[in-house]
Amino acid sequence: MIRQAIYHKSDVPFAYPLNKDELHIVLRTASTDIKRCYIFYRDRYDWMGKFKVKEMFLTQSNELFDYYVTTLKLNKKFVYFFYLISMKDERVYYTESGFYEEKPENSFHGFFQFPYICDMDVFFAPKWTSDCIVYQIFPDRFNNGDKSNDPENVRPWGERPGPTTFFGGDIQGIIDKIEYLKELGINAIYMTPIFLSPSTHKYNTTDYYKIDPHFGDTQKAKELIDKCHKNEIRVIFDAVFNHCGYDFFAFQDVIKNGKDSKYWDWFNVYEWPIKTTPLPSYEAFADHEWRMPKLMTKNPDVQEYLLNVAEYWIKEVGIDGWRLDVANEIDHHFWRKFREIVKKAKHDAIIVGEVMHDASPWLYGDQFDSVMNYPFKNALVDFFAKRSIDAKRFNTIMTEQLMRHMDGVNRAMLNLIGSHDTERFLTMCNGMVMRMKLALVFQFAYIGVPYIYYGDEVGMVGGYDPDCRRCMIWDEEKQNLKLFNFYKRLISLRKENEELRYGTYKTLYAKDGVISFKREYKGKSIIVIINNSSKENSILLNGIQGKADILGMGKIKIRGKIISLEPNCAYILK
Ligand code: ARE
Ligand code: CA
Repeated sequence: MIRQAIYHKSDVPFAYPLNKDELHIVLRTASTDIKRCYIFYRDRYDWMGKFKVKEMFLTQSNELFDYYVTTLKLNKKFVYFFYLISMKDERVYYTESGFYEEKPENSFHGFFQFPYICDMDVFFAPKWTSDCIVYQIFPDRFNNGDKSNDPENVRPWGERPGPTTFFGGDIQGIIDKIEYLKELGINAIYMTPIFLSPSTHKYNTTDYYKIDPHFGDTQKAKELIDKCHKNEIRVIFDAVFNHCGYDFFAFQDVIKNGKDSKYWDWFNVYEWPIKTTPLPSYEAFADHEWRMPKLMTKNPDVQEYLLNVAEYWIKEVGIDGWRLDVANEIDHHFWRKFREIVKKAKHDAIIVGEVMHDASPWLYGDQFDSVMNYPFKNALVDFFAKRSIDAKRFNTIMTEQLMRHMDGVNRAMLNLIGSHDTERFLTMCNGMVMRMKLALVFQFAYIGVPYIYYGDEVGMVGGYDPDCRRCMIWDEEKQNLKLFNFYKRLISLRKENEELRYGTYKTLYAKDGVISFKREYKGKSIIVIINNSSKENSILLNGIQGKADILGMGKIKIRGKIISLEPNCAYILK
């Protein structure tokens, strides 16, 4: 038995409550090392009581680890330990104080303990996220619905964007395309910032209480949200709280009054008077972005200011959540307060952090509900777009990602394959739409919220910022309508099949170019098989007999447990 790999602790993501009296338990072991795994448990205050025992089941496995899980039900208070039997029949008890050959008695002091399930500690992401499909809009580039509000120097729609180009897209433009979004089938929109700002991306906010007039006004925003809500589409705004814009009133006051400004400590000024070159004499985003002075969220006045903004837009126009810009550079203390304010204003508002790496520290339930899942994107780019890793490696990465978080968090993750900060997925595929389609099957059948970056659905391409922010293609002759229909098909499959939205996830096969997994819900299951390679293949899979393909990408041949896979083809078996 490889004891070094065996790990559990009585905390997220290894132990956490699912509800008032159910505790979810995860135990990690070395891959294929353990034959059977049991948990002994009893009420913490039943000192003399007998331990109950339950066998744990293998939920995920990759080249490094196996993960065993179970759910315990008792009256809130737990002590427990594990009993493991290895493939070589070695037997051992695993407790908080280590490994024992003998079964611990009631007098033992080293049990794992989950002392009490407090209602407040049970994590729920808003319920609607499980049914959600998000569509990201970069407002200047989506649709120009009102020429009268265009910036002066607006460029013709469709020209290649530079870092400062304006194209005149606006809120009316989004309103005009609600029908389009409905036809596609999405039910949430996330817009990059729309508050007053001199830039085209608007990440340097001048006024957090004013919609940029090139996009509309508060009334227009309200109209958009009301119309979206009538169509069962939720709306998420972008909260840029790490930094403000150079023109933000408080910073301007500091420039004018120096240390006498009552806002001087809203920022971190290194040297007076303030200068912007060669480097800013104050702390700024990415150190050199002088247009983006960093806000000191440790300052209670700054906290109050930003928290009021967060509350204001929920109450004023009824947004359904916030996406948090540069969320990983702001203190946890601030985000905990933020969560309280937001959830009080709207109990089912969603809080989505922008964190491009392992976001666990923000996802213990006290801060965010979700993040933009960039690690997901990175793995899909490598496996599907570039084919630089094989299915085994891909599965290892994906499993480690899943096991990092509570199940409820995984279900709320925004699983993107690209954004306004990345190269477009189709560009990463070198234009090979077929590769992108296989990635899409994975994305829409996986656990978590599928996320579409505007234009991906019609085959838009583009390199890094600003090229990934080209104007939306509305001319149907230039759209890839086959790809659009493929998106529609995947969205409706997800809507029609509860397994894909609420089901558990388990990898069934991961070798060379083939990945297969099962989604199971209420005794029904769907098996997804993706042959991400240009070779034909046949694999052996349990549980496929009697199932039929509901995707229709290729012809299906099942003989007993053997399924033949066409090259570059995916199957969704129900
Ligand atoms: C401008 C230029 C870019 C240049 C950048 C660097 O256009 O070509 O690379 O400056 O200074 C906004 C605009 C950008 C603008 C930027 C600065 O949208 O067009 O870029 O302001 O003026 C890190 C952060 C992450 C952040 C990215 C940009 O961790 O939070 O950098 N993303 C958000 C938004 C952006 C926005 C800002 C922050 C600023 O989503 O759109 O930019 O408000 C690796 C690292 C990441 C790193 C990433 C990109 O993946 O792991 O941590 O993200 O590279 O650098
Ligand atoms: Ca306009």
